[in-house]
Amino acid sequence: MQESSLNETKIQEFNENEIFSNVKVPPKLPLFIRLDGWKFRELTEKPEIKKPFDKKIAQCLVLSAKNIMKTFAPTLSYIISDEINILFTKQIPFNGRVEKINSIISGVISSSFSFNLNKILGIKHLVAFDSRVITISENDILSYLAWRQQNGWRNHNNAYAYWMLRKMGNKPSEAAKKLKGLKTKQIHDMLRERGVNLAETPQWERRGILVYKELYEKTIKGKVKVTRRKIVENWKLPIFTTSEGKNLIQEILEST
Ligand SMILES: Nc1nc2c(ncn2[C@@H]2O[C@H](COP(=O)(O)OP(=O)(O)OP(=O)(O)O)[C@@H](O)[C@H]2O)c(=O)[nH]1
Ligand SMILES: [Mg+2]
Repeated sequence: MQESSLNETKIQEFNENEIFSNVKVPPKLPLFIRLDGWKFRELTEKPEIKKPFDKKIAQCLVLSAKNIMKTFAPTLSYIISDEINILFTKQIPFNGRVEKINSIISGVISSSFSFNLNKILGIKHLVAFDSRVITISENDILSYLAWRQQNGWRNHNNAYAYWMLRKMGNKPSEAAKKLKGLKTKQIHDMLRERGVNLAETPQWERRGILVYKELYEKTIKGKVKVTRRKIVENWKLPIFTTSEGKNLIQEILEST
């Protein structure tokens, strides 16, 4: 195309057609960004990955969330199944611009996960995460986390049932079809009969993992005591709706 054929009106039209670039979240409201692994079922079918859960996959998710904790200033990240929920209560990144938040955070998580998938599991695979922004009032933060935990618990049960059906000789489509026809109690019974108690699987598989900052005291030059923050991983979470769960979230929110 000739340079001369691009006129100012056309350029202005292109600029005006960036119709989503000015979409912003309401100022001063906390927000969650939820990222979900794209086509994880396909990825996790790979023989190198343990079924129904692989701690190394969870480590890749945690490391990705930690990258966001270091680059931006979220209050916490909650990881369960193939999703990462990142809570911002103070500094909202990119001045609240939704396109920018979704694209950059998803880009950092996706590249970090792919990098660690290769480093930790030796799997070369480009993984992407979809990303969405959820605005939330401060009073609903706990309910939101409890909802994701409950959803994760259902996914956890279905994943155990699916892989049990596969182990019993069903093809992927057969296992998925049979699973759809099973009620919650039937899933529990089928697994219990085969030696799996869903209440006794590793805690992180059932309840997820929380990444947040904790205060600690540090002595400088042998005498001055200062308070610093360090990023911690909690793989032994309570159920968020219990008093232990509520206290944990309250403490994190208050120390931010
Ligand atoms: N083997 C294994 N599977 C996992 C692990 N973590 C998550 N998954 C699987 O990841 C999938 C997540 O569910 P979905 O998000 O609905 O599936 P998806 O294929 O990612 O679908 P889209 O998000 O719509 O692209 C489930 O099949 C889980 O069993 C893990 O540690 N090991
Ligand atoms: Mg997914």
